Amino acid sequence: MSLKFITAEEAASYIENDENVGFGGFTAAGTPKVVSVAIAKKAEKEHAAGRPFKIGVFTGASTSDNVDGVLSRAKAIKTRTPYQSTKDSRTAINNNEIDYFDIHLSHLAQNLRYGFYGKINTAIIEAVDVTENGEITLGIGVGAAPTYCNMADKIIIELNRHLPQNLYGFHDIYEPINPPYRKEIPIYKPSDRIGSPVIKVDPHKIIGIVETNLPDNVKEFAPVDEVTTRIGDNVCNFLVSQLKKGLIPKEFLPLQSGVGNIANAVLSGLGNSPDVPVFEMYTEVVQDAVIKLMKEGKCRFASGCSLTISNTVEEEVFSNLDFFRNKLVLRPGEISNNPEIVRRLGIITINTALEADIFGNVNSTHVVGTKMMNGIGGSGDFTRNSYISIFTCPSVAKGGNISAIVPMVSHLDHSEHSVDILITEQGVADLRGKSPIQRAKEIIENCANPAYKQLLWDYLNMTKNVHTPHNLKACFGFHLEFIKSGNMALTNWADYK
Ligand code: 0RQ
Repeated sequence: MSLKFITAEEAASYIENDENVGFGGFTAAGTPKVVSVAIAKKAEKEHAAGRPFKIGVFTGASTSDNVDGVLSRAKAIKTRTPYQSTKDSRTAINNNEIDYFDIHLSHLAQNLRYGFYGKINTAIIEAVDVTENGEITLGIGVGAAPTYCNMADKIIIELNRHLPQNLYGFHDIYEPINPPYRKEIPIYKPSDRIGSPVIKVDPHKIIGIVETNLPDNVKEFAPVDEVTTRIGDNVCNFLVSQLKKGLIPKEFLPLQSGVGNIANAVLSGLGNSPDVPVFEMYTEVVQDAVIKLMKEGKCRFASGCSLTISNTVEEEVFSNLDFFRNKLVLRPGEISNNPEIVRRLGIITINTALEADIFGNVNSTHVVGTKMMNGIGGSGDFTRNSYISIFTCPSVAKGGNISAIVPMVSHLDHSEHSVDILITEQGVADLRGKSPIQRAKEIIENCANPAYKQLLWDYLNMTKNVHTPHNLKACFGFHLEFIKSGNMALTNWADYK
């Protein structure tokens, strides 16, 4: 059959009110760029005419302003999952204009296949090639694209001419079968390929192809500063100490690292450490720092779900594709983040906390327990099944008015049972094999900011003769003080007696 080229506006005209739309990609990488903008315009027109128009937005992870930004501003989103990070979608979620449910990224595709989230009506997918028999070569972000293509009745392809056309071979597309009797996912090392280089669909479902010529415009990371450098150094020194003690095999183990400024600084630190051997990554987002490590020979191979790289680094990669061809593979999110594989490969995971409590529980998502920041993303997929799970964060936020180490986290994403190591610029707390009181001493001594240490010691000493010494009246004292005065350091425990 012959495939039809259409405009973004025509593509948007096929999207009905109340539909569920699955967008391919993962972060800005591979996220569709123009049909979503046309859907937002359609929503505004419909609203102006007094008609309802909202869709369910399903993605691989975060997107870009072209999806979450424009659709949030047009009030065109009904439900949203599994992760977001734009200012406008965050605001709409916290105003309850959008019903957002926050899930582990690896659960998304399988829960859709199980039917837990209803139907996906339309898949909108960025690609570099599509054949008349329905073979799609994706761009540089996969996310849940294979599942959206399989489930949807209608598929719209954004064919992005900005991307190199010879990306064929960079992807490994694989979908597990549903239980019962699901078999193992046969990945035994990060570079194993188990699927197809393309997504295969029934070509009759492709309702049109929209041509684009646009970069992902991934925002540059903040330059590494003193605090993030010290966090990076602490992570490296910790890993080297484990290697020297024989607690990490001498060949080293694959690394996963979250997204954001801190994760970027940690990766730079690993690159600069002569004692960290050449390593592989089994991670979700391959970001700028990983590309640099590959060029330096420090990172041998990276398995990920997307190439989330800034425009400058993108140019370098695209003009040297053959150098990267045997060093990179892009997989669907449910495989890049699959707990079965994380446990089997023995991955060392490094993710970021917003706050951690003195007993080792971590909040990665909710500011002061109520306001959604981004989402849990892949941090739980990796943490819970890691060889060693590490969380990093600066010891204070907002100029010192917030302590990242608190008596009790105001929202729980990663429990004390899953968190092995906590690292701030102050130092390293090793929580393995320690009781709650021993963990609290380790965290206050090594990770808390000096401005908050005494307050935390006083909290710990308030309660005696229990296994986990919490004071249920005072445990949110830091947060209540922040809401009242804007500065956690002004907490007075006498107020909670
Ligand atoms: O806000 O810039 O306005 O000051 O939070 O903090 O220190 O820049 O750190 O960029 O690494 O983001 C946890 C959000 C950290 C991220 C989080 C404020 C702080 C600043 C950002 P300002 P930093 P990062 C894969 C992996 C969860 C998901 C995950 C994240 C802003 O790493 O979303 O790991 N992780 N996914 O000032 C109030 C606190 C705070 C605070 C920091 N305790 N209270 N505000 N901030 N601590 C992701 C994918 O799925 C793709």
